[in-house]
Amino acid sequence: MTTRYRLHYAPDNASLVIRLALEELGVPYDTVLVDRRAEAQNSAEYRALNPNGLIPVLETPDGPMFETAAILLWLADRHGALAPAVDSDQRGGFLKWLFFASNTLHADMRMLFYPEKYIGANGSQQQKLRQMLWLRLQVHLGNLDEAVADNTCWLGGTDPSILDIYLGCQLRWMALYPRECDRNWFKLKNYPHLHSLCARLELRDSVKIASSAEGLGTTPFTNPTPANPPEGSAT
Ligand SMILES: N[C@@H](CCC(=O)N[C@@H](CS)C(=O)NCC(=O)O)C(=O)O
Repeated sequence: MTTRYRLHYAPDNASLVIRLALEELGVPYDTVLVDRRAEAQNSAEYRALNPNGLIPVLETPDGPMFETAAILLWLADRHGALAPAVDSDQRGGFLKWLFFASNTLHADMRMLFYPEKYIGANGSQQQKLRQMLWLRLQVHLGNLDEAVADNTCWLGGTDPSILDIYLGCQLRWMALYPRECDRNWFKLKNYPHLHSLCARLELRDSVKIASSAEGLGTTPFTNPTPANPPEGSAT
């Protein structure tokens, strides 16, 4: 490929995180819609880019990248922005929470969104899994809220980091998905520092651009409404 990035995306999917990071970095990129209605993420063509059949993929000069946090960290390091540098004394603290966001928060959320992939089709077992996950996620969010209160430059600071962007999107998805299930377990206002992080994000031009591209409305993080995308489908 050329040096121009190519983001394989579906509206309001994990690719949103990467779109926001690319916008914040101000680097040019093209987008390729993955048609979720047609399960295009499982096509042979897409699996050649990501054998796991998950969105997003970012095509880079170094080859296709998948896994949201890996792409984020690669972009931040490559462009020297949106994260503490490798030799910064802030790097360790930042990495702890970035990996937590990816391998615990996002992973737990996926079980909430796709219970059938983890526990099968039985409705009452799915409900049990859901209830455990609600409790787990509430603990995670409480811990994250306290971490934001610590006032680091890379978590809830004045300018967003890749971690802020990732968390803002995850908070949005917790408020909105799965559409057919009870979502009363989650109230952003119970986590005032995360709420402020979301409110700060909404002031960014990157968010306005991504919101308009993916139909996310004017308050995509503090008071999200279901995506109404100009093309494609969120699920
Ligand atoms: N661990 C992956 C998770 C990505 C993920 O869950 N993507 C969702 C869309 S938001 C997806 O591709 N879902 C389709 C599926 O599970 O079949 C990452 O961090 O990139």
